[in-house]
Amino acid sequence: MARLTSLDQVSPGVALPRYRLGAHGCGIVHIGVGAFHRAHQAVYTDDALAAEGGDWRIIGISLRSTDIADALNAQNGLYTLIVRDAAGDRARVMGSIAHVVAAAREPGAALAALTDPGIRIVTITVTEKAYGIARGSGVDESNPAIAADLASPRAPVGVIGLLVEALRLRRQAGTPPFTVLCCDNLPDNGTLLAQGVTDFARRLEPELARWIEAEVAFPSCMVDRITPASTNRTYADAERMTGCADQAAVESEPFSQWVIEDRFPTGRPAWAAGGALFVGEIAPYERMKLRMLNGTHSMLAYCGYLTGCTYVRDVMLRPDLASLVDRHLAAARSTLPPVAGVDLKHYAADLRARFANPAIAHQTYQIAMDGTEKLPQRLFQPSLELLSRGESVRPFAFATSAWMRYCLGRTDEGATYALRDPREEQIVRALAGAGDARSISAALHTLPGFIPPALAANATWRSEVDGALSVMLEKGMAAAVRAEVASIAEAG
Ligand code: CS2
Repeated sequence: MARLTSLDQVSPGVALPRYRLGAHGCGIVHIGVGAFHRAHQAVYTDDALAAEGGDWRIIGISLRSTDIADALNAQNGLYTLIVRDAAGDRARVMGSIAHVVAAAREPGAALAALTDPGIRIVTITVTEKAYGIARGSGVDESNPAIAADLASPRAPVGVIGLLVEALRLRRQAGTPPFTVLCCDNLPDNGTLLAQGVTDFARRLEPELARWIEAEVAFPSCMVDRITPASTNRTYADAERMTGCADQAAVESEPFSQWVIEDRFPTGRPAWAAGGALFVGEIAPYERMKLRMLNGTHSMLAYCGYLTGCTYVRDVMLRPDLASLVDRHLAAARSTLPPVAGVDLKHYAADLRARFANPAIAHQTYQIAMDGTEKLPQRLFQPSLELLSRGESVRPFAFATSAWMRYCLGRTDEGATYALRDPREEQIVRALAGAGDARSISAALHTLPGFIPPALAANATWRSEVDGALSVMLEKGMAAAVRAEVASIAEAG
């Protein structure tokens, strides 16, 4: 089968870009060209190009992998998005990505793209762990990329080092800076990134840091679209639907949301054409999504994985687990102030339906990864707020216990698995010799910079976490889930 390289090869019935690709220059560099970017921001940009044109095509930078650069460049940036639900699969070929630079192979090309005066926005999806920023205190020098880039700032390998060097070169050349838009699931993501970038710059050149503070905008945004990792089935389905081999195809659910703080002094594409919502204050949307969607996801991933559910949809077919999902959604909702234009009850019902989408094979193991990067904003922050109001933290404590149980690296049946967490080694070391619930929980509560001290010191929290964990250890995860559901019923 011929490779997807031009739009005229594509089978009839597949949606195509509604603009002439060659007529538009590049205005965006996107760092981290994973499946999520291809199913989300690149789609909004495709819609924006169709609606209002402009020089807003995307140059991708892949920091580590060279595969995605090879796949997309062999296809002139074209790829298929398959949207799946119970009604069937729909394919659309996307044209917004012009080409991709593999930074590990061509570091000069990454900086060349970032310093091109035509580039006005840099968007980023590199996952929570890749930034190396410690909230409130700037960059984390123990992060390998941060350490390497502080030592050799002219040849950066990490995202912060790359941004700072590109901004330094732009300033030196008299080129206006770009706007930086972090699209990872972190609260207050723009502010966090601004702090990391200015702190890094300050360590090298205080004057540069002052210029960044004064001149560079870091709007925050909330992104949402459930996008499982692509598999051979994704590629095979793309080939069947488009009539072309496509090694960069992605699949996702129909739902998509992008809420963006409207602060783009360097201009922006008409992303609203694809449904993006521009708002003055992003925090309520961000918290809603992180606590309700992502927090529930983490809970169901640990409980589901440990009870034999490969996919999120399997979790939703099990009445006991599904009722824990409902409980978690309600608890997360109770921590939120009203969100303009959103009925939180409907939002919860929609999330439940999205998790149950029978056509999406989203692995619980995928969501379970990187727990130490995810749980603070998903579980711990809302718990602290509930405790300060004297309310129950049980659903969040139960989810935390499930994560602790997962950290043991073996199922009740004895199957072992990798935790896939940046702190995996530290976790394994901390747990060596810890056998019962109390000692496991104590060891994990003292991982530095993870569970907030005020939460770790709270006796109610500790007894909820230790209690649930001891049931999980003594009776097994399936029985612990059943017992938890029974206790909800009793509490009425
Ligand atoms: C998930 C998210 O892997 C995870 O931790 O919770 O990737 C989730 O699917 C997305 O944020 C949905 O927008």
